[in-house]
Amino acid sequence: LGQRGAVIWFTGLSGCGKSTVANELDHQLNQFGRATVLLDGDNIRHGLCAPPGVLREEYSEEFANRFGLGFGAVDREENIRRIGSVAALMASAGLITLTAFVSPYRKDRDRVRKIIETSGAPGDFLEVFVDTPLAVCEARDPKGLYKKARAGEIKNFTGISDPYEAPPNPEVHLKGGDGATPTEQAAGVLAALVERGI
Ligand code: GGZ
Repeated sequence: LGQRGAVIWFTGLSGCGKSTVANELDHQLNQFGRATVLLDGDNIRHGLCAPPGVLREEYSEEFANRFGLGFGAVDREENIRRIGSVAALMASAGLITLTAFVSPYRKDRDRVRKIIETSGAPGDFLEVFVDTPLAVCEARDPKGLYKKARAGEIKNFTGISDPYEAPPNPEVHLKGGDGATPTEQAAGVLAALVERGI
């Protein structure tokens, strides 16, 4: 592997496996001696994007929806804008920056791509579409969120009551449900990085 920074942008539905694959890739990159950082809901929505003055231990989704960034289109746009901006900084410092957010809107992802591609060498942004069918994600439902969304207890839930705009040309397209393990899927992304000399 080279030494160039990059942003590996995972996108897909809740429960599609993007965090699992991103964590696995993070581990594989560290084994090759590369410094990485992984941004996900746990460290961003509870930190950088939490309501003003709210400490990590005080975070709740209800509070966030009222006073901070919730899940309406404008709030998601701002969430992605902040993450993109932080990711650009980290990548420019030579880190391989992995992000795992639903990021359902194409224009928000494209805006991040533009920021990264104009701040670094072209090709430093890799969009990874974790394309697991909604039915599979819903059957997994690890946090019971799909059930709540179906019952109308969660509004604007991606895939149920809010759109997911699939990337038309992702650098890596991981199709879920074909039996590949997260380790194999991460290896597929790693190969794309090596191919680009990152
Ligand atoms: C989608 C939601 C919602 C709604 C709460 N829609 O499986 P999870 O739990 O851990 O992943 C989802 C996460 C999505 O946050 P992101 O920051 O990735 O979203 S975005 O990129 O759109 O800003 C899910 C949970 O938060 N969650 N409400 N309405 N996912």
